[in-house]
Order: sequence, then C-alpha cells, then structure tokens
Amino acid sequence: MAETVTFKSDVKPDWCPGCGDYGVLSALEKACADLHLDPKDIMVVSGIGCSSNLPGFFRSYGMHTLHGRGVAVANGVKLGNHDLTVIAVGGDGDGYGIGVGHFIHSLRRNLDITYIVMDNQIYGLTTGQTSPTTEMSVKTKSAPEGNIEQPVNPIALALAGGASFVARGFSGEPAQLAELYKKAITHKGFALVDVFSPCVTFNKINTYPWFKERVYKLEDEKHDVTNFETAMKKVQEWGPRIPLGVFYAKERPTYETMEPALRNGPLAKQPFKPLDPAILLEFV
Ligand SMILES: Cc1ncc(C[n+]2csc(CCOP(=O)(O)OP(=O)(O)O)c2C)c(N)n1
Ligand code: SF4
Repeated sequence: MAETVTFKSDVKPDWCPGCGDYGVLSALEKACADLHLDPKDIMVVSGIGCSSNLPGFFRSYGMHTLHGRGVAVANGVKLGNHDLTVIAVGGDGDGYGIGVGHFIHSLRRNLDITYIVMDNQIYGLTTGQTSPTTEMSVKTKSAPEGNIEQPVNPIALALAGGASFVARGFSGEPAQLAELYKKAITHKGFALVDVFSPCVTFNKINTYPWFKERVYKLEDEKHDVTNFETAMKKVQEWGPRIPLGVFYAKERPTYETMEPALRNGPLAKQPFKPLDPAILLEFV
C-alpha cells in the first residue's frame, strides 16, 4: 500500500501557520494513499490564489493555470486522457467568482473530475477583500462598512446546475474530509467538495471555533444522498447548525463516454491521423 508520504512534494507549503489549506492538503494525501493511487496517474489543476498553490505541494502531475480557469483546464485534461485521476483545486473567489461560468458548465457537462474548493469566505492572496461567499454585513478591506451582497450558496448552485456528487467538508475534520475525497474521486462524474478552510490571517469571523460550534455530520442524521429534494432542503441550513458530508450523489452518464469523437477511446490513446486536405477543400 502506498504511504501518505508518497504524495508529499519537495516543496514545503508557504501558507500562513494555521491556514486551513494544510488540512485540505493532508486529507488529500491520505485519500490518494488509501485509494492506492500512483502519483503518475494523477493530475491536479488549479487557478490562482493561496489555495491554488496546492499542486506545487502535492507530488503528482500538476498545473497552475489562470484565475478561475482551473476547472476548464481540468475538463480538457480529462477529455485528452480518461485514464488520469483529474482533480481541480482552488478558492471560493477563484471558483465561485471569476470562474463561476466554467463551474456551472462543468456541472452540467459531468466529466469525471473532482473539484475541491478551499472556501475561506475571503480573498486570501490579495489580502482580504470580499469574496462571493463572504456573509452579508461582514467588514472587509473592499467593504469597510460591511458586505452588501448576498453570498453565493455553492452547494445549492451545484445541485441546481446538475452536479452528480455534492459534498461539504471542513479542514478541522480531516478524517471525514479524507473520506469525502475518496467518495468524490471514485464517483463517476463531476464531484464538488466545498471545504471550509479558515483563513487565519484575513477572516477573523469564520474561524475554527466558529465552525466547530456549528457543524454537524449529515451521516449522523441518516441523510439519504440519493434524494434531491432532501438535499435541496439541507443546503438551506446556515446558522446555529451547518451540515457537513455528502448532500447528493447519483450517477449519470459522463461527458467523455457520450462524446462521439471519443468512442474509440481517449485522444491520448487514439492514433494520429492527419486530415486529407482534399476533404477540407470540399467545405470551402
Ligand atoms: C484575471 C485576474 N483577476 C484578478 C487577479 C487577482 N487575484 C489573484 S488571487 C485572487 C483571489 C483569490 O481568492 P480565492 O480564490 O478565494 O483564494 P484564496 O487566496 O483565498 O485561497 C485575485 C482576485 C488575478 N490574478 N487574475
Ligand atoms: S492569507 Fe489566509 S488563505 Fe492565504 S495562506 Fe494565509 S491563512 Fe491561508
């Protein structure tokens, strides 16, 4: 069995001491080790942000792309080679702000990738501006008198967009988080794991104790993950009780299995056949 250490890169994380992203990374190392994955068969793709630096700290193939574009690139990677375990990672600003268009279309396309969002309800890398998940009235650098915008509910958005797997974890609950990753990675289709990952430097409200006081596990309530209506009810819970766990999981055909150009297998495995220019001229 592969050891957890197999997935540690030579580069040490440069996150602030106590940043929630450490828990996200170590849970991912554990999940991949438990699944006996080989680093050469994994591709981790990110956007831009503190959280998006993760591929540098994880030993596998990796790609640090543009702000909000990680999921789009991850979809392309999966189309090219279905044999790779493709994991997209990033922050709430990256995924639910600038990248929200790619996120929504990925939900409905349903390629077999896992998307881990380190949700700290703030822009960390750019030093503490309001993000799409910042709660109303919270004062930030860009909203010194308090946030006036309604926050995005990523779980509701994912369900409404047709996601076949939707879960929420917390970096303060690493054992549960690793289990959620394992379910997401083995799920055939687009799997979202939104993770509460506290920014200890710029978000002084949504801290570890703040979450610890509120979170509970859906599995303790025998939540039926195949029931869409119940999942939609559960996503509304935000206040004294905030659910963690799998909200919804139901398989449906993945994009890559339906795409006609891929009937003969992934592009990486198909022989290269140059087009006859005569065929192209017919269209002129
Ligand atoms: C096109 C573009 N716009 C803006 C930026 C500036 N920028 C870099 S990271 C970032 C926000 C990161 O926030 P989030 O995705 O929540 O990640 P965190 O740093 O909190 O992990 C922004 C606005 C950029 N790099 N590129
Ligand atoms: S600024 Fe916040 S999100 Fe960025 S590394 Fe520090 S604690 Fe983590």
